[in-house]
Amino acid sequence: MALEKTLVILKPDAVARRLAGRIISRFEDKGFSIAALKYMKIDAALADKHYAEHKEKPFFPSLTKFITSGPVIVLALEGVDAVPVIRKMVGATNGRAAEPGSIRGDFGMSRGFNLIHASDSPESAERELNLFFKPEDFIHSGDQAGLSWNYEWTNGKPD
Ligand code: D4T
Repeated sequence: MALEKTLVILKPDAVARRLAGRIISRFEDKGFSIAALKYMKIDAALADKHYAEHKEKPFFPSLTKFITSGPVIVLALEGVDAVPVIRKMVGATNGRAAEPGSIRGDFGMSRGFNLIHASDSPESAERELNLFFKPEDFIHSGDQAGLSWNYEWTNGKPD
């Protein structure tokens, strides 16, 4: 249990389908803080780095073509156990298999065009946050008024 940050990307399909506000609202409703946020286009070099683990996979060319195809919204979200909690909110890779109630389960029908990326481990989160953000981009961090009611605080620690 740790207050941690994770990287979320609202992919080009989410932005083009004008779902960004509704998806970001889910994270705010749940209790996550936006630590940093960027509206941008991902270039080929950054896509290669971000998806380096998939370099040898057959879907790598279509994946990088898709992620560079239009504007994305990149967020650093902060909360206790942000990585696993957000992965659960995002749902299975293929929207058709994703549980109803998850983001992909509620908004998506595709495996490739799957709306959203979220880091899959604290180590990936650290690496990916560093790819997209500089330290000074984290303009909100730590406690804020809302957080005090999102957690039970014991000995100064959120739970
Ligand atoms: P990301 O990494 O985008 O959060 O998605 P997942 O963690 O759910 O899925 P992943 O890493 O296995 O795949 C990354 C990305 O590639 C697309 N993809 C995946 C695809 O186009 N074809 C495929 O066969 C697979 C397995 C979807 C997500």
